[in-house]
Amino acid sequence: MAVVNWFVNNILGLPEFFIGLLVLIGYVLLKKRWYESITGMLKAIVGYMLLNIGAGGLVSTFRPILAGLKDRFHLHAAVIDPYFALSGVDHALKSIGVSVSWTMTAMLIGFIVNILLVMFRKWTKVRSLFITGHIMVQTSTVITWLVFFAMPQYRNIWGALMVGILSGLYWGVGSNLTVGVTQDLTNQAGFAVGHQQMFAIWASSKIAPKLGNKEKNLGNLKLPGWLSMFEDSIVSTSVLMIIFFGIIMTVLGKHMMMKLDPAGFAGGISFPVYVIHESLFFTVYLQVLMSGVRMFVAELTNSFQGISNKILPGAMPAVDVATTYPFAPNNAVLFGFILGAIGQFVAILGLLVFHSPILVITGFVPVFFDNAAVAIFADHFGGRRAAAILSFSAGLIEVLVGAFALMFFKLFAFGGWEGSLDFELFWPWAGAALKVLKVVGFALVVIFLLAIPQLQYHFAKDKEAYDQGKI
Ligand code: ASC
Repeated sequence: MAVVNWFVNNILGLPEFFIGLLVLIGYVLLKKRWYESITGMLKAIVGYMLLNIGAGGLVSTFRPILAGLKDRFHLHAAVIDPYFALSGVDHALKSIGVSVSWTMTAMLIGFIVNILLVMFRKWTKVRSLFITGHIMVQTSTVITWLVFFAMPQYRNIWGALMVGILSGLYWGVGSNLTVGVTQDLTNQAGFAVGHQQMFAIWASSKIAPKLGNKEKNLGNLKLPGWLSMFEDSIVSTSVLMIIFFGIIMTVLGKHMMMKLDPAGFAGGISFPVYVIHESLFFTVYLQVLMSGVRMFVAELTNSFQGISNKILPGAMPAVDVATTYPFAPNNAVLFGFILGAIGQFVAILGLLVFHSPILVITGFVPVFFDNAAVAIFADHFGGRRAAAILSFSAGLIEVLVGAFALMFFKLFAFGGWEGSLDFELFWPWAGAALKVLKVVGFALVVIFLLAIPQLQYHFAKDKEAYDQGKI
């Protein structure tokens, strides 16, 4: 147990070391010199840490601003965002007198399930190992609620076992679903997506070609005259964020912003200057994130040859969704965010107009990270028209299905639901099956998940390429 604890706390909880370790092993297997292997490992670790600093900065700066809208308008609303879901479920579990530690047990079981799926990939057809630690915590926590809520008689180790099996299957099968499309996007960079919009990434990649033309993509969009300055993503991100968050912060007002961020106003900074300064941090964090990704992916791609040639052919790590961002045209991330935000705002307005008993507020993580991912994959496979339609629709779905889930799973009172797209496209329905059919529902969800990679393999045109993790 001590070894397990050490592993969970020091490696699983710190994906940068996991990636670093993989890179080191890969280079050693490739018989690189020792100092080259160490160099690669360090660059992979620092790169992953930069990604986390960038993503963390975005989340911690802009999440409170969006969530602030709720208080500003005295709305009785829940936030659709993984961090709000996490704290909501923690409270919900406490309210039914269940210890949160079941989630940790389940997470470990899930990780083992995912390893087994990859080890036995000859039969399971699963090639990817999910290593995004903070997402494993968030997803297994919400799945814990789905199981414990649906089956009160299993609020014990048996329930935790079910949560572990569901989580591990979801991580392995979901990320495996992204292998082919991510390899296509990244020109075979050697990673899959291990996050919480994996079904959405697959679905957008498959639907996109029907909605648009791959040749007319965001990458070859040429803007005329002075507008061409917006082809530079530093300019477009900065200007759009000053407008977007400028409006929202002005609506919240100086008084409320000072309450949300007292330190930001220290030194007598005036409100307009504060707004511009804060908004520019969006561009800054995004750049930090991108440069980190470029650093670690370069090492991972080179070193992973060692692992996939020698010990685990075709197996690959599934990492944070933001890893795909530098592989997209300059403005795709921003494009998805804006279109997705419009979709969310339209849906929220709809809830207000139709006097929905459940009100939802935009959460930063889905509205930015999920919709950006949808736009990137849709643009790659179906051009900018597909990207626009699908990221806008994703925004609508996040709010509308989020509202349903908040009601159905009785989490509204606890303030949050996921909002990331797999928790709209897949988990509400799986959760409903658990609630209605209990253990039979559990068995059906397990069978459904296990069948996905089989179908993927069945429909793969080139079986060898599938086994090598290329498609
Ligand atoms: C999430 C989450 C984050 C972000 C980050 C994106 O779902 O909880 O902090 O996305 O991982 O890079």
